[in-house]
Amino acid sequence: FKCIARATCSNFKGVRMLKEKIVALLNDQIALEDYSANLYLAMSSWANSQKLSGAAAFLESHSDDEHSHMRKLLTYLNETGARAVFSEMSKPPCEYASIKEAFEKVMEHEKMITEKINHLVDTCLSEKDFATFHFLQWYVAEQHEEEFLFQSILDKIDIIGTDGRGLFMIDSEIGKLANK
Ligand code: OFO
Repeated sequence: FKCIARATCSNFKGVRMLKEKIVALLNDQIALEDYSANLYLAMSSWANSQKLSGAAAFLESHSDDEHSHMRKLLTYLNETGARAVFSEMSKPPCEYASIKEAFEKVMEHEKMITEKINHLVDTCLSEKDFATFHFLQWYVAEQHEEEFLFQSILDKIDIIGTDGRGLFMIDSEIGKLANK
């Protein structure tokens, strides 16, 4: 996995420098968003193999969203003259027992991401980095939206069920949530 982004400090005279602790946490978050993009792409590929075209389209579009979350962090680091460093990424899981299990894993993953964002926000407050605190509010709102979205998918799976035509209906409903 290659390092694709480097920002030097020389052109950033007068720009507010971030504390090392904050840069390290933002870089950790870049790695997590990047992993999320891969996780959802791998899950989309699994859904395709199960002929779940709606879920596959939704997960692929969600992978694009995660990639944009990563890019946003990258831009922010670059704007402050800090360096974005990309680390090795672990392989995402590729097999799921059912659509329900796949979305339960999504929910688990997003809850972990919410905790990481909360920790970042908390650290910004204790370090009095109010600009990064403000920047991160977008992620706080995004995590709320995502947890709500994935919980609503899990609720639909429970209400409709996945036996017989239920699975077809669930897949169609999930497909409607894909970014057009
Ligand atoms: Fe799944 O959300 Fe990024 O941050």
